[in-house]
Amino acid sequence: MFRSRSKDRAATSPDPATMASKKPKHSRTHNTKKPSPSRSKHVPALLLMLLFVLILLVAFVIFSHQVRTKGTPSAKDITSFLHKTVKSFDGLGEKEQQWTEVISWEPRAAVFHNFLSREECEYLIGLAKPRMEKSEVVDSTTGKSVDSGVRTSSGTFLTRGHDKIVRSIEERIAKSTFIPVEHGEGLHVLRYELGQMYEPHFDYFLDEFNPKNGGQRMATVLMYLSDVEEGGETVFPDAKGNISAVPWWNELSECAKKGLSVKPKMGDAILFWSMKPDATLDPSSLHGACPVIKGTKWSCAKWMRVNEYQV
Ligand SMILES: O=C(O)CCC(=O)C(=O)O
Repeated sequence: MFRSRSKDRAATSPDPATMASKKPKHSRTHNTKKPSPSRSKHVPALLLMLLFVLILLVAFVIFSHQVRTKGTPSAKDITSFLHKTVKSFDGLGEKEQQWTEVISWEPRAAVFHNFLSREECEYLIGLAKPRMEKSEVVDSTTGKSVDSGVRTSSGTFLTRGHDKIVRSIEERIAKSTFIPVEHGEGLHVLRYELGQMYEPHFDYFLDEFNPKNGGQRMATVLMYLSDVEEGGETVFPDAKGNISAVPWWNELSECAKKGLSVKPKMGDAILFWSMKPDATLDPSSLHGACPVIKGTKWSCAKWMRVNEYQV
């Protein structure tokens, strides 16, 4: 059974009248002593000061947030990602939500999420699979393709405009980059098996022969045709900015943590520029493919020239 609270209090509280008339036998000094007038005067002043500091802090946080969000993002601030929804999809297979994520200003680079459908990725792999050959690199003196240990993948070129599906992908690339289809080389499909990689290099030519048709390579769209369980990231070792700001940082391999990296995801694509806006070469576009640690990586590069490229 519950007893009433007032009853409880009456039973345990002393009578105030009796208390007033009685003097305690033993008084403890800290119980009876009143706060000194000078000390109590300081309390409101201290509280006021604290309040003032707090207001200052809040104002500072609000102000710095406004500067960060309203002002032009710093060229080196890769934490300022931009998002934009792309609505149209004219290709093969199921359309998924597409958006663009700017990941770096130097080099200029962005990720086009879900740029290709699963069906398109599988289609390109199917076209390339029977024709894969050991990848080569361009000799910077002769301009000829040569076998080299710096690139251990295999690959094949698909002629520009190879078929309807390839054409629709090429048109999508042209729409997204503003670089005309005619400036593009044929798609280059790449396969990296366990341990295979491509050491950091430039996509622009260092020889005088290759730019004769179409001029320099000014930009690359690198499409991922598969996921990779571990490793296989595309790394930009000389990218400026906070490289660990990417949301996928914790999933990266040791090689990938040496620069700004993108983890392959089927259907995603990276656009990066080998030239600065003034059309001079951009050395910060140095990039490589980290070794595959688990799984197989399929990617597909579209290199785009400054001028029309004759196929
Ligand atoms: O596959 C990659 O991640 C990079 C490919 C590449 O750098 C190239 O083909 O030039």
